Amino acid sequence: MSGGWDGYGSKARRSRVLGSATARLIGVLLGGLTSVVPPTPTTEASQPVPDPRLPPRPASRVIHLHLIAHDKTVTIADGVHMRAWTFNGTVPAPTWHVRVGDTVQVTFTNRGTMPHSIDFHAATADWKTAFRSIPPGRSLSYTFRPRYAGAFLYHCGTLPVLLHMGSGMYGAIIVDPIQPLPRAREFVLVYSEFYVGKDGTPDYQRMLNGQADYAAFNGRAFQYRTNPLRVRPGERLRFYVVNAGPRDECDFHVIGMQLDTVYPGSPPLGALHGLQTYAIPPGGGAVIEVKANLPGTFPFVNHEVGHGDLGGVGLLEVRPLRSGV
Ligand SMILES: [Cu+2]
Repeated sequence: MSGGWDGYGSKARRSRVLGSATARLIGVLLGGLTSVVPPTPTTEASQPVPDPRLPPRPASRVIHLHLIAHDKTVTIADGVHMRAWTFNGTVPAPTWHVRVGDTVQVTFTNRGTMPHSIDFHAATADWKTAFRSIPPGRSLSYTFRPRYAGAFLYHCGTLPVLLHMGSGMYGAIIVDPIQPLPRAREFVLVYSEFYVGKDGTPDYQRMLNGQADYAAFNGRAFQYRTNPLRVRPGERLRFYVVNAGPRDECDFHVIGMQLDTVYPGSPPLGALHGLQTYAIPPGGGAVIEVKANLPGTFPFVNHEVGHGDLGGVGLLEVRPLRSGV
């Protein structure tokens, strides 16, 4: 992990890529910086901006998840594409929404070009069987019942895990407690960083060196600065934040707001109140609530300084609207 206030990664690289950090930070916050690296013209497919809202939970207590691993080129920043290894064709993979005690039936099919696997952090399971790697063309199934509520990662655990996760194989599963939390407008933010070579392939050496090129909420650098999350004054907002990493911490912070409630574990247990920043390690998640009492624009960032420059920043717009996001 590259925590600390000296910024992110190699200062030499930061200098080369980012120039004046102060000027760039101002640019990031004011929206004047559209991309850290000049966009590369390409004809490859792009992907739409993902909907950050928590998807509805199925009514059934038995939920079937079908995950298909396959290679796909995805957009990780404006004009920047990466040849990813995916679950179901997106990075991050689809968000699932279940409840404590549900029966979650997982079917995993590998249509990729190498062995992959599927590891749910919401599960209690024998990793040698449930989380085992399977070769292309094969499928596996297992069932689990979530014991705890919260925001959980799922990911490919095939070795080297750094490469498989750095290539895009992760997503979130949100587990509701039996007793519902207070009403809120709910968002899911999967945080991650990307390491890409000039040819658009994930760069394992850059991953090993901790030289991220981009960071993103929900897979695309700066996308929620371009397309802010819009909410109404007076609303309680709940963020399910999952840090897929694969290497770096996500120090979640909302500029101009305080974190009213943080559930570091299984909501509603263990609530913390009045925090400024909450650190989420790679492979971790947290449920974070703020009150949008004041109209205005509030950036949410990874306060591990430097990651905002790479794309780990979005905007929260609080203003009266007939319809929010
Ligand atoms: Cu994999």
